[in-house]
Formats: sequence, C-alpha cells, structure tokens
Amino acid sequence: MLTVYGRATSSNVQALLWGMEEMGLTYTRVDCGEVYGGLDTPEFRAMTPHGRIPVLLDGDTALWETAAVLRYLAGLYGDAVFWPRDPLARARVDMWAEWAKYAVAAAFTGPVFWRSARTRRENRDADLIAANVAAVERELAKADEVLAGQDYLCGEALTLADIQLGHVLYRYFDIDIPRAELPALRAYHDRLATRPAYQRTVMVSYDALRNTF
Ligand SMILES: N[C@@H](CCC(=O)N[C@@H](CS)C(=O)NCC(=O)O)C(=O)O
Repeated sequence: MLTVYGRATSSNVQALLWGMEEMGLTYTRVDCGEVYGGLDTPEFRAMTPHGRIPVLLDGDTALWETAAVLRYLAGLYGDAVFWPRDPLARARVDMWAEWAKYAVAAAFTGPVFWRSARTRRENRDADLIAANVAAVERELAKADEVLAGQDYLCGEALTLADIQLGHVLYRYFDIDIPRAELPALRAYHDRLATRPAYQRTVMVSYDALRNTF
C-alpha cells in the first residue's frame, strides 16, 4: 500500500501524485505541512530527518526527496517510455528531469511564486520579481525550442522529465506576472492540461497559500 504524506497544495507533492497517477498507481494521501502542521512530530521525523513533504510510505518503508521517490516508483512501475530500462535512454530522460528540477522548479517556486502570489501586493518587489521571471524564462526558452518540434520534452510521449517540468507550469501560467511569448511551451501546457491526472493533482487551487508574507 502506498501512502503519500503532504498537503495537496505543495508543488512537490503535486509532482509526486501526478507521476503516480500517470503510472496508474493508487494511493492514500495524508494532509500535513503548512496549516496542517505535523512535520515536527517524532513519528514524522522517523520517516524523514528533514521534516519536509512529500514522504512516500511504501508498506513499512519511508522514502523522501520527490525526484528520488519518482525514480524509485518509475523503476518499479513506469513503462519503458516513461522511464526507459536502457541506461542511456533513461539518462536522456533523466537529464531533462534533473534540469527541470534545478533550473526551472527551484528558480520559479521561491524566487517567483513565493515573491508574487504568496506575498501581499504591498510587500512585493516588482523589479526583483521581473528579474527572477526573466531568469526562469531563459531556461523555459530552451524547453520552448525543443517543444516546437515535439509534443513532450523527450519525444512524442510523456516521460518522467515532463512530470518535473510540467507540474511547475500550471502556476507559471496562472499567476499574475508579465510573461514572455513562449508559444510551444504554452501549447505544451495546454496539452498537459487535457490529462485527467494533471487536472486532478496539479491544477489545484493555491488560494490557501496566497498572501502569506
Ligand atoms: N527537495 C525536497 C523539497 C521538499 C520541500 O521543500 N517541500 C516543501 C513543500 S513543496 C515543504 O515541506 N514545506 C513545508 C510545509 O509544507 O510545511 C523534495 O523535492 O522533496
């Protein structure tokens, strides 16, 4: 039995749940983090020393770090397109997955999403946000170029790399920021948004996170 610990509004939880649903996995989710608390209890710290979400409990085994958990599940349940068995083919997916995590998700979540949607309007630093958006868009432009010639990051079908990039894009296109013209990226997001698993796990209201700072 698979249990995911983490609130539905966490972008990392969303990536994990989306990946799991695309792999056809069923799970139970336990709310914790932010308003739900629960990350400092001895029981939670016994599952992860970091007190962060998501945590996956697979039977009695706890796993943490979203990317590592996704790779673990993909190794067990992903098909040969989503997570290839051949090491080189898998590395070609993994390179984009890794890039999406450090170059896009990390550059977007704190520097852009937190500083805009999560920050009260009167506390926002428009110049800093614009500079941070520009930095993310320098990276997103690379995906835009690739996606001009194919439907997904690594070809014509969804892979684990799309999970790591795509889960960020709902908020990127939804929040109130000036955006660069990235037509292939926009079309890609529109394509993801037709996927029921993406709708259920990523296109989730983040109203509970607004104006926290
Ligand atoms: N590198 C970790 C980051 C985990 C992380 O920072 N999770 C955030 C939510 S996205 C968290 O635990 N926040 C505290 C909270 O929700 O209370 C991962 O990818 O799993």
